[in-house]
Amino acid sequence: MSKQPTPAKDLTIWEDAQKMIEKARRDGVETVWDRFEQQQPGCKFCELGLTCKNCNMGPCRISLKEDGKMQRGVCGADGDVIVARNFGRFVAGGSAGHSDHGRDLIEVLEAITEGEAHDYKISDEDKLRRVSAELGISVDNRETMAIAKDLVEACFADFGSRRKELGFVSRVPEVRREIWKKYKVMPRGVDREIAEMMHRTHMGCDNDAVSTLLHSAKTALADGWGGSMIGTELSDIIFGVPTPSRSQVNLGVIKADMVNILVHGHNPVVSEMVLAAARNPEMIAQAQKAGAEGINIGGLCCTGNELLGRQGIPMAGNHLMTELAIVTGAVEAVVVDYQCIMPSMVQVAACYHTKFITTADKAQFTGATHISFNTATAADQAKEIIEMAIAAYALRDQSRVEIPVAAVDTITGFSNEALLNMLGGSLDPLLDAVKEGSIRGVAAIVGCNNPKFQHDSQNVGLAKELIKKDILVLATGCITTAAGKAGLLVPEGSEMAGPGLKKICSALKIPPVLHFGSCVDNSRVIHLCGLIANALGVDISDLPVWGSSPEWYSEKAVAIGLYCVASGIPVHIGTPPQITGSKLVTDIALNGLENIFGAAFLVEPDYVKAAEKMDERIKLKRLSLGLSA
Ligand code: XCC
Ligand code: SF4
Repeated sequence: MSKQPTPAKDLTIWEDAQKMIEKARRDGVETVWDRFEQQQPGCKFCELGLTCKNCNMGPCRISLKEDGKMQRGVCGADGDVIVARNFGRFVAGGSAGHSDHGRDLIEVLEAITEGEAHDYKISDEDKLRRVSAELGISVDNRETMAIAKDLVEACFADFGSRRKELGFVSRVPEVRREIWKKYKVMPRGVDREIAEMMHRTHMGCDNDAVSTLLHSAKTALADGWGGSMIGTELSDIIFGVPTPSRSQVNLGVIKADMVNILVHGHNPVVSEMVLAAARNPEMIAQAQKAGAEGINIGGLCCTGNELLGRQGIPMAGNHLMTELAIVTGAVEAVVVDYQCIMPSMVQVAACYHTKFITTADKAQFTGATHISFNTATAADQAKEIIEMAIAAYALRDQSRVEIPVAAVDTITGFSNEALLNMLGGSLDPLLDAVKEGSIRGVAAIVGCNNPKFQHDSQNVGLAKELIKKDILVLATGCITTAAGKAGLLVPEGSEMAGPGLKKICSALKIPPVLHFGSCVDNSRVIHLCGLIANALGVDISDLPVWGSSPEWYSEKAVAIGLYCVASGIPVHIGTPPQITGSKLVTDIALNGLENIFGAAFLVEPDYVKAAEKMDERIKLKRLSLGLSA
């Protein structure tokens, strides 16, 4: 007898997702949950981090049974070393992802300065000058393009190995920099730290778990204060600083009578052009000729967040919604750049009329339509993409279309600049609110979904618990859509907040959860913490703040978590990374890091308990700052 499938309501908290999981089952489409089930039970050795395949004397695995067998790999590496090495490579992977994304933005800015990217421009000259000045570039009485050229060079230099420390380390409080120097984790070049991580974890190099873990922190710091921060700042310069605007979320943003194009991945370079082409009257006329009302762009994952923050483009869904968006049967094209794009999207798209279009040469998918996107020809290529989507519209089978819910309203697009602006140009009102206890603390929840949890149950649950305790929540990455669907991204959401936060939200007309952008935009969060710490004359680790990623899945999430911890921000995660096979490494992650960085990881799969533990620490930090708990 075949096993009954798990009821959809146990897999996700959302009605749109439940309905689409059921439709996927009717349509014979396999989803992430089906594959997750097929993969159970997972490999124990791998789960514990105790497998090594770093050389061809192996692969090796370490037994936790202390019977003398398999206590060391063929080369002699023990479990601690193997776990630390695997973790280090995991962090390097995540840091590489964010940072290579950041580098792509430098290349766009470079092409703009060379006159080779006519479809792009510098949208925010003020920010260009501000950021350049911060990096020591002279800006007075200089032409915009001359400054931009210097900024390009300064950013590229941060990737190499000729500097002692990254440019944006200037944003880090002095006391924190001293800690980094003391433990030799001051990040130098981004590529350098990542390459060194690969080197250290080659057989016969760094065979001391503590040493490897410290370099993991250094690598992550190079991501946070380097690659990611460059990604954020240059995206703002090229496409504009996010400012709050109204938008909508969930699968209801897909429109039955429109040519629907979903943009997915992380980088705004392609999606901004697709959006511009979709707004071109000529393209709209073509879509209407094909029988549609117009062209509708929706976002998925972080590319969605980039467009949501800057252009108010609605969000169709987060990570675990990406396959389900296609299952609506109303999506003409999914246009992707890179990261977090499930390879299965090709198969799901093939079950419908959906065109799956890849655009980055470094992220190609067998079976997809590939357009090798080039900044010199961006607008034309974006038009080509829109035309493909319009052509696909003619093939849509309306009888297979099901748009399960109506869209929910949100206000999104906060940034440090927008926040300062709202506060009247100074951080003081925010600091006053923290001091008097209306806002007791701040927690940044970093998106992701993972089928190990009921989809978004932890993301939404934790956000609600925290705001109840008057803790302001900043949302980045995939939690954005979740918070939006839960009604937390509108000012009325403050009805769910504690009295203090509610008062502040009403006064400023802001939601209790502020959308702070994509996952590279966690650089905004650490930057903000640096600004606050400097304003108060303390270290970041003295602040009543937290990071959290309850449903994390990706290498990038661990890199973010680690750069937050190394910057002094404790981080809650819902599941541990693959390190629990080493007591030493696990102890360092949960406790030891506290002694070095004044912050460590908290692993807690239950969001209610997590919120309580986070609150406990916030109380302690408030008391040590001389504030009421
Ligand atoms: Fe990916 Fe950024 Fe995670 Fe979402 S949140 S699943 S990393 S898209 Ni960053
Ligand atoms: Fe095995 Fe050592 Fe090679 Fe890893 S590096 S596979 S532990 S022999």
